[in-house]
Formats: sequence, structure tokens, C-alpha cells
Amino acid sequence: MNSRRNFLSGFGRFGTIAAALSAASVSKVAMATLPELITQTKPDTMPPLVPNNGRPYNPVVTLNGWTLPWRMNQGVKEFHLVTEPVLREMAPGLTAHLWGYNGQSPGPTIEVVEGDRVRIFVTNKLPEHTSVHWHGQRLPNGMDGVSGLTQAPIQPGKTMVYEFIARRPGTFMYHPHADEMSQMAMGLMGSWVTHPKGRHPQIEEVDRDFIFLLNAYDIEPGAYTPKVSTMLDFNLWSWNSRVFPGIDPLVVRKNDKVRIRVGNLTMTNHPIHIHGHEFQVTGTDGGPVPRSARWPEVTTDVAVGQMRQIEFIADVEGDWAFHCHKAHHTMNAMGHNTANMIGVEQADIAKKISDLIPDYMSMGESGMAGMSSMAMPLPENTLPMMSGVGPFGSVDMGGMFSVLKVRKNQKTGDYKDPGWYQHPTGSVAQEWQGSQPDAIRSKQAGGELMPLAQPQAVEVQIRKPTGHSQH
Ligand SMILES: [Cu+2]
Repeated sequence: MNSRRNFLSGFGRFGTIAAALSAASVSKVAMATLPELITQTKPDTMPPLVPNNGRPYNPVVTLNGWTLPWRMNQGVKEFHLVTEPVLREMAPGLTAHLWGYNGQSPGPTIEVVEGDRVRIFVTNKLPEHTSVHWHGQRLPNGMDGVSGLTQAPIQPGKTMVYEFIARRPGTFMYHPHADEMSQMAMGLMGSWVTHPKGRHPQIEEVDRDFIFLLNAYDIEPGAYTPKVSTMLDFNLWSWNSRVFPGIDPLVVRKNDKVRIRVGNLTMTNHPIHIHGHEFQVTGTDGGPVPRSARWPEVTTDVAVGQMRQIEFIADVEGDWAFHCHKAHHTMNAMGHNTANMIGVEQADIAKKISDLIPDYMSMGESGMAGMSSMAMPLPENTLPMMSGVGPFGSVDMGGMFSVLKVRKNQKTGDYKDPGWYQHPTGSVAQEWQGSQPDAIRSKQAGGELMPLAQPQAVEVQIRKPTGHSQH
């Protein structure tokens, strides 16, 4: 109750009113105190939360996140979410001022079991009203969380209660349905998993089950707070409000059956791509995909407002890239709005400019790869466009990029980073040491199959001007 009193005091006389109102409305429903407010400030991937009551299930691992503990109250699972301003380290060197739930953006993952009765208290510590929409759930209309349409908004300082039965097993998310443009651009969102209550014909048991949300921010180099009016030109493409190299690897044991659940709350689609393995899309936020409707893929597009759950057997050891396939989405803020300088000789001009600006550095004369290894002066709180150092040098990546680490010696249930993959001798691409053969060039333009059409000779008759024939 202490933390609750503290935040209410922040609202001055308004807080006193809010406290009186929320206490009255809560006691009718819960007939008890609010569930303890549990917060998390670290951006680390927390170990899966093994349930200690209710129906058993195999918990998920939230990438750079955590699962919200609950309390059982007469057979009802009670959760307490609090919306509040948070500090989120998106990668070492960049901390964003975001809005989140329980100390983090995204908020904690909520995990329940099909058939569970769920009661969620939502306390609003934001400076404006909010609501929570439970994306994908079957629930009474009045629990759907659309501010103004199905409920009054949750005013600052107030707590409202949602209650429904988690009817469908699957992959879901939650987010505000009030001033969405600002609140989602500020990072208010979270994941939700409803586990099947027993064996389900379309849902397989897996060894490792990961979940994260795709989100995006527009934070000017040197700034801390995202611009909320940006519609398309975001400069930080993130997974659970982290960007590479700040995104943890997905660590699995060789031959594990792996499920990865991805939801998209950005303003554009993301083709999510994995190396070295093919997968099937086994479910969406609409439910499990019937087996007869699944096909193999190595990339699946996750459109705006969609969730995809992919599954595969991780049967090849290695450090496999796992990323969004849009090249701009694996870059950080400094990559935006830079001119293409490929092929532009800059030596002379760089010298002239550096007489005026000593720190000046010419950029991108032979592509932008050099950017990742340059020690370039950056504005404070700003990441280089791309970075991350692997065992062979710079990875030249940022944004929506991580690594699937498959190891035969990884212990069951161990998610610790095993370090870089030790490649068997002779299995790494290497420099060709022989001589370079001459290039064989075709003697004529066009191939043999379809030679170029020969232009017809046109006879041109020139009529000389008449009347001056003796020129
Ligand atoms: Cu993308």
C-alpha cells in the first residue's frame, strides 16, 4: 500500500479524490486489498515463471522481459498492472523515456490457462487517461477496453478492474485504446499467452517458447523522449523496446522444439526471417492454424496488429541470425536521412571542412559498413547506426536483429548465453588463395538465344533545297 500512497500523493488534492473513488469500486469486486504491485526495472530476459498454483503449464520466456506474478483469490487469478512513465535502456548507450507497465516497456507478459477466470486491476499513473484493450480475447463487450465506447477511461490516479474468462488458448497482447497514437508511440503494450488446459489437437508441446512484440520509436539523436506524431519514419525499430546489440540471444538446446511468438504494434509490416532452419506458422492471434493449412517458410510477414507463432526443430548447431528482413529495420537512429556517398571522392572536401570543424569525418565513400567500426563522436544518448561485434568483426547491424544460438551442450531449461559458436575445422567461409581467372565476356550484347534485333537500314533521301542549284 505504501507505493500506492506515494504515487497518489504525486497528484495532490486530485489524488485524494481518486483514492477514495478507486478504493470504493475495488472493494466491491475484490473484497480485499489490491494485489501487491510488482515492478521490474531491469531490461534483462527473466527466467520463465513456473506456476506455483492453478493448472500447470510450460511457461514462456519473454525476450528482454518478464512475466507478471499473480495471486489466487478464491479461484480467480488476480493481476495488478500499473501504467507509468519508465526509463528503458534500449541498448547500452541509449535510455529512452517511455510509458510502460510495472516499471518497463513493454509491460510484463500475462500468462494464464484456458478456462481461467482472470481479474486485472489497472492503476493509471500517467498524466492522462488510459484504458487496456485485451487484443484477441473472447470476453464480455464491456471488458474490451475501448475508451469511450465500452468503458469510461481510467483517469490519472484511478484504478479500474477488468474480469473475464480466458476462453481461447493462444498468443495475444494488450495495449491502450485511448489516445493510442501517443500511448503506443510511448511504449505502452504487453504480451499475453493463454496456455491450453490439456492436450490440444492443434497445439504441440515445445521445449522452448519465446515471446516478444515488434515496436518502433522516433527518438532524435541526442533526445530521450520519442516523438509521438511520427506516422512512418521511425528511426528505432525494436523488439520489446530493445535494439541490437541490446536484444538478448534466443538460446536453445540442439533438437529442441522451439516456438517463437511475435506480435506487431508498429505502423508497418515486418518480414521476420530466421537463418539455417525452416519453420511453420502454427498459430495467429486468431488461434491455432490447422495442421493441413501450414507450410514451410523461412520468412513470415507480421502485419500491423497481427501476431504470428512460428515453430521449428532447432537441429543445426550455430549462431543463426534472426531478424526483420527490411534492411532499414536493422539500423539504428544515425542511419536515417543520410545522403548516398558511395563513389563520392571526399578527401579534398573533408580536409577543407575539418579546417573549420575539427571533428568532421567524411562518411560512406565505399558504402556504410565502415560506420560500424568508426569511433565517431555521437550526440549523447545516441547509438551508432549499426554496431555489435561478433567473433569475426563488426556485425553491421542495429534495430530488429538477434541471434538464435543452438548448442548441443546447452542444458534443458538453461537460457544463459553460451558465447560464440565454435565452428568445426574447415566449416567457415574463407578467403580464396589461388589466382583469379580472366573474366570471360560475351563478344556481343544480348545472349545467344535471343540476339539483338538488327536495326533495318533506312535509306534517307535528302532533297536539296531548290532554286539555288548553282551553289
Ligand atoms: Cu521490420
